[in-house]
Amino acid sequence: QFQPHCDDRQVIVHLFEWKWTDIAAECERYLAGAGYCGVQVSPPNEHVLVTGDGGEYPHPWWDRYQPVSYRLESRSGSEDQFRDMVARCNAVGVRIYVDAVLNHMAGLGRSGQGIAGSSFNSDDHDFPAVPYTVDDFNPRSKCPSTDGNVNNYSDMDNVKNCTLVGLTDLDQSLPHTQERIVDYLNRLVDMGVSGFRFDASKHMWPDDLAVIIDRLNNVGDSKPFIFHEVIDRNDGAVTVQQYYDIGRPTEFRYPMKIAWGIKDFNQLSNVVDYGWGMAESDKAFVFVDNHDTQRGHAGNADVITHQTPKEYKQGVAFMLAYPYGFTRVMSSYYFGDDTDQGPPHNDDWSTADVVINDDGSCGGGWVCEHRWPAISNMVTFRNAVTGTEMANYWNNGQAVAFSRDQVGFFAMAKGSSMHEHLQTGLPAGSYCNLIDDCATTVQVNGDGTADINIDNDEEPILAICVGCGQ
Ligand code: LAG
Ligand code: CA
Repeated sequence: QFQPHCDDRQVIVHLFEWKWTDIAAECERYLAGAGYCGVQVSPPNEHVLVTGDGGEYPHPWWDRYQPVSYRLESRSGSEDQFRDMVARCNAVGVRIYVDAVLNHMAGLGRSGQGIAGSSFNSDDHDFPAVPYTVDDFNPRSKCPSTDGNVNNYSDMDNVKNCTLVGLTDLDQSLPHTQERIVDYLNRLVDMGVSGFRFDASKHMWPDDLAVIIDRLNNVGDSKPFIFHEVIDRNDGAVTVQQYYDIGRPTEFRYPMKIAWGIKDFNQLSNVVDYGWGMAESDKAFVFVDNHDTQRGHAGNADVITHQTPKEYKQGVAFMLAYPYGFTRVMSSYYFGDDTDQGPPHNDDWSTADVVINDDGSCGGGWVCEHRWPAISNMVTFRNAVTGTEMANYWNNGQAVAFSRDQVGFFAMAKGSSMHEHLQTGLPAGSYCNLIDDCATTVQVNGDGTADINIDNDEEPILAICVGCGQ
């Protein structure tokens, strides 16, 4: 559960709500060449279809977080398309990580048919296509909250045994429930999936998850890679440390720290604060924003997103340069004021194709942050400096710089320019800046020092490494 299975590459991209056909094409035409380790895909199993008749936003993105069955049919495509994607991505060395929604099924009050046509009735806890019956769910007696909902984060039983925003809560300690979950996950592993994001792990017991993970088939000679959605902001009984034995927990304090640091560079000197409870580097799963935080669905927290491109590029570039955690890059679609809005769609609400422009950027409503040069070139940097330590850290509040042993050097200005003579830690020679596709170069002297010059309004970032670029 700790090995990503991607030949030491270091960055996963979340292609949020992309169709399987588009992901397969993206693996081949872009991700493999750019050095991405793999893709986190949206939940591939059957989900509810919120049509909007009940006054809700029609076809919201969060349809995908209300499972109806484990049939592999979703807004992203069919089982055949899913299999084809996994095979094609694996063939070019890009791995697939599935977002696994295991804490719950659909929300109370919902019934009818899922996107694949399976019938269900949440109030009866009846999901015949799995099958799950009322016996697979946490009984009301195990939930200490008065209204049955998760509402007291200082009480572990409340967080784990009650319904999260009214979602029917599975009991992962039961053999039959475990069996259904293990079957679903192993079916995916056997198709070539390399790992999982466990959705809402905070709301499940680590001991139950350990039993499930123990029964998963291997990928190669070890378990699938597993990262757990655990939102720990020092605000309750559940901590990231409780998940150390079963995979990597997400570290939600890091994105906050990065947002603060981009606003005030002095705070970049304190982005990893173990005294604040943050996960150890070899345990943390990190990111600058995710599909929840970018639209305010994960509690209020400071976050930077694609909506402020300069700050976002700086935040992601810093994360990819800095030796902390295993990194994920977000790839979004544009959304308006309504945070429920689903992906770009056709007239019949089917998801629209991702459009690739001649200059390599995306169109059709897709943001494709993972293709922004300042971000994708930093993937090259992170892969190049794998395993090295940070050294020569320098920060004057207006600019920051550090090296990664004798392999890489990173610098970034708060405004648009920086002119400093600094120790780079690198062997003498000429290096080109990955960020501007080698338009500018740095001459490193025999003693490792160099003039670091940045003049760039939108991307005041510099990254050089041994053997990178031309
Ligand atoms: C997660 N991680 O632990 C996901 O990252 C997050 O996106 C999921 O919530 C959550 N856990 C459950 O999987 C999302 C939306 C919710 C949405 C939920 C279920 O943020 O807003 O709730 O998915 O679709 C929606 C409505 C609620 C309603 C509920 C049940 O917004 O008002 O009570 O459905 O019907
Ligand atoms: Ca639960």
